[in-house]
Order: sequence, then structure tokens, then C-alpha cells
Amino acid sequence: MELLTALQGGFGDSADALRIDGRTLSREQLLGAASVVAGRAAGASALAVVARPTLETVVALVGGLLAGVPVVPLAPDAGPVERDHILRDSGADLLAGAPDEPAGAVAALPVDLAESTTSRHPEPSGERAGLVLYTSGTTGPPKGVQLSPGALAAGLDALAAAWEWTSEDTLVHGLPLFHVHGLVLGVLGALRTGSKLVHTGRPTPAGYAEAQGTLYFGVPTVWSRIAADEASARALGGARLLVSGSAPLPVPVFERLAAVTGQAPIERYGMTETLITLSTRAAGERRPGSVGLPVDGVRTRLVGEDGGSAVPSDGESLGELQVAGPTLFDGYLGRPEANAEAWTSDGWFRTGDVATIGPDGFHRIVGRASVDVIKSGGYKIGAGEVEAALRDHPAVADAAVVGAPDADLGQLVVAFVIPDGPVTGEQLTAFVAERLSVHKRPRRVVLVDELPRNALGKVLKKRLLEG
Ligand code: MLC
Ligand code: AMP
Repeated sequence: MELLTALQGGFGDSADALRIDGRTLSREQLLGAASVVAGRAAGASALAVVARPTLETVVALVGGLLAGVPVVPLAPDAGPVERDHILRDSGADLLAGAPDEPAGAVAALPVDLAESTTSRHPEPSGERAGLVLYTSGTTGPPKGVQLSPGALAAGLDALAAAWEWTSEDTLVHGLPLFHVHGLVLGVLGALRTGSKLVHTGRPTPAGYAEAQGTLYFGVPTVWSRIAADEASARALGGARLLVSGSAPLPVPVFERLAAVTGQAPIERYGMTETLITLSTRAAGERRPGSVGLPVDGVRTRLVGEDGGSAVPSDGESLGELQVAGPTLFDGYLGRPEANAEAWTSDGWFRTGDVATIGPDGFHRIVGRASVDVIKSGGYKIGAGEVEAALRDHPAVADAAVVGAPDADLGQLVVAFVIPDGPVTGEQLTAFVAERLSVHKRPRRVVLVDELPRNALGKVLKKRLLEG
């Protein structure tokens, strides 16, 4: 399966085919440098990549894919607990990053853009995972989602069709390069469609405004900040398409963005495990609060709370959204139980999201079935992982973590902590930021004497959210 079609030369090339944080690379230069990485990575079990927003990250990613070695992106600020877990769980035996990147116990593969080779590695047949992306669940440490080159290609082709995305586009975003949105859509998408890529380093309104793109990607927090910054928003008026995803785009943000930029955003829905499965269309209706229709090849259904009954497509009845199709992952790495839970006996993936489907087929995502999965700034954060990190602090007796509604981030990570000694909220925030990664830190810590529990001892999180 050839995934990186734009590297075959058919779309032409330019010195600034890729621009990240002000530095540029042509596709030919990318291929030359990535081929060096591929030569060094060949035969590895898995290649971890410290996914800073840099050209080196893209070179390492492409090198791993060309070598047929599963690529495991790491959040650059991942603390020791998160990083050690991902390295151990994925079996990564090489770690790629800038030459000064500390590799720890794993062998280092330094990426130097000055190194290039004319030897070429034909893209592998695709039997092994292309990417292993780590995602948090309700409990326990993050799980490795195995995505095949075939699923990645099918997902990107479906989006290219839905958004009329071509080599004429210049894609702009500033999203992190260790998740589906920034990495799969935001980097591999450009390397498959042949569009130019501008990565702004951070997803700031000013960075987006300066970039002069035709196609812009953002999470709702980014769009909300752009909509509030009129000068930047107006600069996007000439773009072809503004696309929001990774979390619900609030209707007032949709409307404000449409008013200030002169164009309604596209909203699309997906998951690490399924890639992007639903979207409104470039040529179709863009309805506020709706994520539109299944993309090419994807099938959806709603299932009632009892797990079996079908839910009518009346735009009101709620059910769990289940999906099937060629964009789905090949299972969680080494997790037979999680895999058994994730799929129905008839082969559908349970998303854990609650949705409605209208008579016209338009889907609306209403929320998540579990309060233990938090979406903050578009990042998925498992309450259980943050609670476990907090309990590792010597002055914490117990902790419960919830996602409180927040105008900027969608949800805010809030920790209710029973202390067992002198400790401040700031200290606990820093403790989590250092052990896991910065975006998983509780932004608010409430010290309490006890946690509300039901008769079975389970914490009543809804009560914490109400109080
Ligand atoms: C803050 N910082 C700290 C810290 N507190 N550093 C150390 N310790 C602490 N206690 C630093 C950070 O490192 C960072 O530095 C800076 O402060 C700001 O970080 P932040 O507070 O986390 O930024 P924030 O404003 O909250 O970020 C908002 C955001 C971000 C929207 C930019 O949440 C984001 O990038 N979201 C994108 C998530 C995403 O791509 N999700 C896709 C998942 S895939 P510095 O130096 O970095 O500025 C998916 C599938 C699909 O969902 O459908 O797409
Ligand atoms: P992740 O595991 O980070 O890929 O996050 C996937 C989750 O993000 C989904 O299960 C949804 O809960 C949420 N999500 C993604 N896109 C949207 C959207 N457009 N609207 C609402 N929720 C979304």
C-alpha cells in the first residue's frame, strides 16, 4: 500500500513544500533525509519519534513509514511515567529526534536535515502497523492504537473527496504532531494529496492569519480564539475551507466564525481508533451543531442503551454511535480484553459517543457515554490516568478527576483531592504536568475532606460536577 503518493513526484515540488515554524523543505529534500532514517531504522521493532512541531519530526515519521517500521509518536513534554509506559508498551527500540534529544535507555536515532541519500526504499507492503498512537481510556494507562497504511490511506482519500482537497491547496495548522488531527490529517494528508503544508508551531490566531493558506485545520478552542480576534479572523476570509474537529464546535463559535470570516466552517468527527468517519461536505450544507454524513466507505449505526436495539433516525432519539469501514484500526497493541470490549460480535466499533441521526442522515454528537473521558482543548484525557498520577503523590490520600464545562477549552480538568499531609493545588498541578504531560494537568485542584460515593463505594462524579 503506497501512502505517501506526493513523494513520488507526480504533483511537482517546490522549495517550500513543507514549512514548519518558519523552516522549509522540498519534497525531494524530505525524501532524501527520510531515506537516511529509513536505512537506519530498518529492522527495528518500532520507532519512537519525539513529536516536536519540527521538520525533523516529519523526516523521522516518513523514514519510519518507508522502512516499514511502526512509528510511535511521543508528546515532547511527556514526563517519565507516560514516556516509559509508551516506550515499554510499544516495544520501541529506537528513538528519533533532533541530534540533542535525550534518548534515555532506548537507542537514539538522531535526525539531521543536512544528511541525505539518493538510495530509495520502496514503500512496504503494509502488513505491519504504520502508526501506533497512544490514547487514553476511562481507566489505566494509554493504549496503543495500531493504524495500518491502508486505513490511513482510506481515511485520507475519503477526506480528500469530502473536502475537495487537492494539490492546489495549501494546508495550514499548528496542532501537535502526536495525534490523528495534526499528524495524520495535518502531515500525512499533505503528503498524500500533494498540498503544501504550513505548520505554525503553535495554533495561534496570528500564526493562522499570516500563513495565507486555502485549507485550515483547528480544534474548537483554536477556532474560538480566532473568532474572538477579529483582525486574524478576517485574514482567513479568502481561504477555501475552515475545518473544525476533535471536540464539539459550540454553535455560538460556529456562528461567530461564519460572521467574521464570511464562511461557515466544516465540522467533522472522528477518533484515533477510527480516523475521521463523519463530516459535512465542501459542496454541501454546513449545519451548526452537526458533523454531517459518513465519509466514503464508512457505515454508522446507533444502538440503544441495552446494547442491542436499533435507534430510529429521527434526529432526536439517542444511541451509542457505532462505526464500520476501511478506516478502522487493527486493534489495541497487546490488549485482548480491550479489543474484545471495543468491537461488537457483528464487527462494529463502539465509539462510546452518544449521537442522533436525522432523517436526512446528518449526525449530531451529543456527548460521551462515560464521564471518565475528558476532552480539553481537543486532547482526550482519561480521568483514571490523572487520578493514578495524583495518588502517587505522598501527600494525596485519594483523588477524583472530572471534566468541568469551560468556555475556552470545552472541558477543564478539575481534581478533587483528599490530602494526606500539607500540599497545595499548584504543587499537584505541577506534579501531574511533570509525570504525564502538560496538557493532562488539572487546571483546578479542590482539596476536600471526603468524596461523595454510592453504596458500592464508587465516586459520584456527576455530584462533584454539580457541586
Ligand atoms: C503550562 N505550561 C507548563 C505548565 N503549565 N509547563 C510545565 N508545567 C506546567 N505546570 C506551558 C506549556 O508547556 C505550554 O508551553 C504553555 O504553558 C501553554 O500550554 P497550555 O496551557 O496547555 O496551552 P493551552 O492554551 O491550554 O492550549 C490550547 C491548545 C491545545 C488548543 C493550543 O490544547 C492544543 O494544542 N490542542 C490540540 C489537541 C489536539 O490536537 N487534539 C487532537 C486529538 S486527535 P509552550 O512552550 O508550548 O507554549 C482526535 C481525533 C479527531 O481527537 O477527531 O481529530
Ligand atoms: P481521540 O481519542 O483523541 O481521537 O478523541 C476522539 C473523541 O473526540 C471522540 O470519541 C469524540 O468524543 C470527540 N470528537 C472528535 N470530533 C468531534 C466532533 N466534531 N464533535 C464532538 N466530539 C468530537
